[in-house]
Amino acid sequence: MRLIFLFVICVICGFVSDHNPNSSATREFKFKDVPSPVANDAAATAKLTLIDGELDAGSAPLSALVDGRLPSDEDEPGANVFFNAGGSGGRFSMDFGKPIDIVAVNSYSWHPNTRGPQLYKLYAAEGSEPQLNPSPKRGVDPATCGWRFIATVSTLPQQGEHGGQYGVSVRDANGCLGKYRYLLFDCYVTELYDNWGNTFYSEIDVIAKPRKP
Ligand SMILES: [Ca+2]
Ligand SMILES: [Ca+2]
Repeated sequence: MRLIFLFVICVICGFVSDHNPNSSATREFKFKDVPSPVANDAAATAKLTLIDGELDAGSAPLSALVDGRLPSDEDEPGANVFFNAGGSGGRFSMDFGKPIDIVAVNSYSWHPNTRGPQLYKLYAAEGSEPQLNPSPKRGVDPATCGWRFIATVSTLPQQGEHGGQYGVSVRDANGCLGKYRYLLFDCYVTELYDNWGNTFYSEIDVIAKPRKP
């Protein structure tokens, strides 16, 4: 009953999430409710742009978020994208080239401790909004320059281990988040106790509505 209650709450918030603890996480990224990552989603051909913050020297390039490849173990920096140690996260955008009907945005991460959970805000834009700023820096609320706020994603556990594998699916009860050309991810650190709170993001899938024949 408690699990059903949590699931309903998350749906109202705009996303569902799953956590595979360190003891059961595998390279398959299999989750209870969130689908496993795929390689042929709409993000695979999107243009990714770093808007603010710096990637860590050990991070993979932004393109690793959409390459369909997954880390093979729990601490593989070169197969994940993460902002620099000691930094407070950052922002990046996806450009699909034209507006597409987005059904879901699925994000995946994996790390043995505090770099496992996800904490980000998701915004979207169709592209023709008046005064759209395609690359608002930190300190500028994207909602004030043409972007629509979609969801705040947090998989920070209330208690227990932070480490493991996380899968998130941002969805809408209507079955479609909307028709958008751009997505903006505003990523935050999961903790401030040390310099190691920037999430290891392994993949981000954007699921588009199939086109009618
Ligand atoms: Ca993908
Ligand atoms: Ca990847």
